[in-house]
Amino acid sequence: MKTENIVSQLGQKHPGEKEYLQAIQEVLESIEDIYNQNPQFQSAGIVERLVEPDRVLTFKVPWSDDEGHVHINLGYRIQFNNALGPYKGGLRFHPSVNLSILKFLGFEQIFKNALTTLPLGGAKGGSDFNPKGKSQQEIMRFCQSFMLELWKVIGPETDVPAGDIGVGGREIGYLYGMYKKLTHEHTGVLTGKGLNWGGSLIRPEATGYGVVYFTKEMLATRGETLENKIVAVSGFGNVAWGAVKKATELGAKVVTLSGPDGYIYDPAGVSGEKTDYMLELRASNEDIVEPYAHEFEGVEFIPGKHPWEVKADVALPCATQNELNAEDAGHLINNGCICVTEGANMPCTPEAVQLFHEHRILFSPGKASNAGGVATSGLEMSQNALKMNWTAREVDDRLHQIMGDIHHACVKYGKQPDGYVDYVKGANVASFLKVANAMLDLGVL
Ligand code: NDP
Ligand code: 2IT
Repeated sequence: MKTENIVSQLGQKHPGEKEYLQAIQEVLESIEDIYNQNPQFQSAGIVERLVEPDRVLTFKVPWSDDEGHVHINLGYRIQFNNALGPYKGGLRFHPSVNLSILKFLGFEQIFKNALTTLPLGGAKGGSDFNPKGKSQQEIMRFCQSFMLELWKVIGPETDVPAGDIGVGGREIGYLYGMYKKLTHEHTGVLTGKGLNWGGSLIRPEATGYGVVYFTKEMLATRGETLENKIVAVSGFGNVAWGAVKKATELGAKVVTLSGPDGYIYDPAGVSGEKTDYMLELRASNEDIVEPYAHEFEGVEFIPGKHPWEVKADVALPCATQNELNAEDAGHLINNGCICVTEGANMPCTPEAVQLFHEHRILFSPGKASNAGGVATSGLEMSQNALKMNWTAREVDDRLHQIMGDIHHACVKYGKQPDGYVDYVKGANVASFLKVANAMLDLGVL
């Protein structure tokens, strides 16, 4: 197998799908050696079968706004691979959503889910619907219309969607309500549910908490802790919120948050009521972070910029793909940053990642460090199957354990001869071996 050849063939077959090709390239580069040392993978066509999704569902989502005007959006579900368990992965509602973005996310999800140690396959879905400025009723009607198509292909043992950008507890509620109405079943078909109707404690916090637990493990390899560290965070959504909460609890000071409009610099640190305010900001559906600077004293708003220019020990990109480029990486490195942990999926460009590696910065790819979200979704599925609810402590302990196990797997497969841990390689090789060996056992399908 040669990465170059596979990526170029895929590029001809799927022209313009740049995020999908970027994600494939990153994984294949990491596993090329181990793949070629194991001829059984080649003879079973593992890579050729892995890079194409099992199936892609596209559908139209008609809905009416509050003035009675009809709108049509596109809906998708990409069922990528179910060698390890039912298809599993989030739904993203954002105007930038297209096939390439969802295929990259679905492909990444296969390996992320393998790392969680739980029996989960990989999938992703969503719509180019823009929640910005929409009323509660409009969001509800959209979610109901979306589910009118999606319900046919999902199920608690088949495919279990969850949230992602633009899809939180409220949207999961409307989606679940419609699924229940259509099927007459109250089952664990979605995760991220409300606590009163099958949800799990800690699921809202899980992705961000997991990012910080993973950061703690990485820092420990260099005898460091989060105590008194200055942390730069991007985004102000679900993942950013959990990361801010846990990092602050562990003694760090988070000095930035960002939105599509720019970033805020809060030298006193985002903590306490300011963290709660993040939820208000998100719920407002306005998509801007600037109001934070008006709400609290001593906060600066820097329009149109990324937060990576501030001096920080640790950077946690938690907004979206390709939001941290080589120039940003250069700023972080020059300012003495020692650790970059991806909270979002693929937020760092390949050029930025290369710089982090060259400068021996602790760097973790999203599929390892943000796996706590889907892992806790897996724990929600376990609780639904048991018809029981675990305490916050039980769920958090399991999450902690899983993040530690993922870190261990990355070190096992990513340690370089000079002792530096290449977490990208570690995460890709560990998860690929698990999925590829399962596919070998299951035959050519
Ligand atoms: P939210 O919708 O809660 O927040 C997303 C944040 O990213 C918002 O601040 C959003 O601002 C910003 N953002 C989204 N798209 C863009 C864009 N194109 N340009 C600039 N900013 C953007 O989503 P989450 O916090 O759930 O997701 C954040 C990241 O974490 C995503 O990459 C997601 O895939 C990943 N993730 C999420 C998990 C989860 O459990 N929720 C689990 C693992 C990973 P705005 O919407 O205003 O543009
Ligand atoms: O990217 C992700 O891992 C998520 N959005 C969470 C998926 C899930 O099924 O909980």
